[in-house]
Amino acid sequence: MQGPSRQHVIAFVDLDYFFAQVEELERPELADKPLVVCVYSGRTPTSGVVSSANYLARSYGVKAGIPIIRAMKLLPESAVFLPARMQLYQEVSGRVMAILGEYADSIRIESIDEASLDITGRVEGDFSRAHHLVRSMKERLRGSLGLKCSVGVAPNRVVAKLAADTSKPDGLKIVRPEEVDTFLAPLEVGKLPGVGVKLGKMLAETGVKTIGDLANLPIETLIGIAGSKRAIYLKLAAQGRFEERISGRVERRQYSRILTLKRDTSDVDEVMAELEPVIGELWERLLKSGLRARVLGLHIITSQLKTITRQKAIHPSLEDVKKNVRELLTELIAAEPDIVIRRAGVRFSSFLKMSGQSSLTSFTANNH
Ligand code: DCP
Ligand code: CA
Ligand code: CA
Repeated sequence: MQGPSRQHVIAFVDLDYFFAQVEELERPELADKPLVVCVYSGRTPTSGVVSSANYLARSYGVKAGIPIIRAMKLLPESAVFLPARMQLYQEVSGRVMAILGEYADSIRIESIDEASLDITGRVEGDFSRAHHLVRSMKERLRGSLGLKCSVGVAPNRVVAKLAADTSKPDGLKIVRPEEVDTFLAPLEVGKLPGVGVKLGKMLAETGVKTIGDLANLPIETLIGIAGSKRAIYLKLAAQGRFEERISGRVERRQYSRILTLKRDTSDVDEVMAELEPVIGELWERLLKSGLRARVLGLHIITSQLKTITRQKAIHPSLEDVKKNVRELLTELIAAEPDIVIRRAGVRFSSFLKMSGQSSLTSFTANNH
């Protein structure tokens, strides 16, 4: 196989039955029941579609996209139907992505529950080290958030994604450079990203059933079916040679704001009332630049002009930031009962640059 001088190591992470898994975590008593998360249209009490189903519900034939009514017919009485809580899933997704970012040279958020990680530098191009790294990353996600995911590791993103797909659930599949061909060849062609139902049918008519068949199809034939631009991607992807740059980087800049309070005070609520809008604005600016902060700094100047700072690792959500600022303030005041605050500010640092999908809100807006 030909390729770049240094072999890339890409990990593709996909959370298992994501929305349903989050609901299970919220309510552990549901874990042994068929669980279906629904997007209700509101027209009638049962109209709408299934958004995510746990593996037990799937064993009855329930899957994303089918009408809720159908799922009700397929499932036994014990099944639980819950309305989707998008904000909660976004919140959890943010936490997941922040953790994943710690393990990568760069990260691309592919969707609310998927990310591609370039880990080449982290593991110095070594697939055995990649195995170790991904194992500890999976354990970390399980330990800190309780979440299971499936991860594929391969020399490029397309193969890594396919590896993740084939390892579901709670899987880890490594496809080394020399294994790419034998891994891809037998897979159904419809599994290849970019091959939808329509293209899949046209390919089947020319006798292409597997990714291996596609890799061997003469490029002229493929151009005839898919057009030249798509044909080139398909050919390279099927051969396991489609290379992409995963470009989100961890940034070193800082974003900070400090303000002088309307009056000196030792009251947490009073400080928060003035600080919250400033935090909100700053956070908004970060999001617009596609950044997520992983460290929060609190900066206090007392009426005696003494400076106090505190730092804390945070989960990248505005709610979490506000909660942590309040906690830090409360601790600070408890530790120094005589403190009178004159100026207060926050500083964000240790950024994760999110590429691909700059904000998760856009995912929801497009999909629901
Ligand atoms: N989703 C949705 N409607 C769809 C497909 C997905 O609302 N038709 C949402 C719910 C899923 C999430 O996106 O939980 C992620 O989609 P996946 O396709 O990755 O599906 P799951 O994570 O639910 O399951 P899997 O374990 O197969 O990844
Ligand atoms: Ca997914
Ligand atoms: Ca998933």
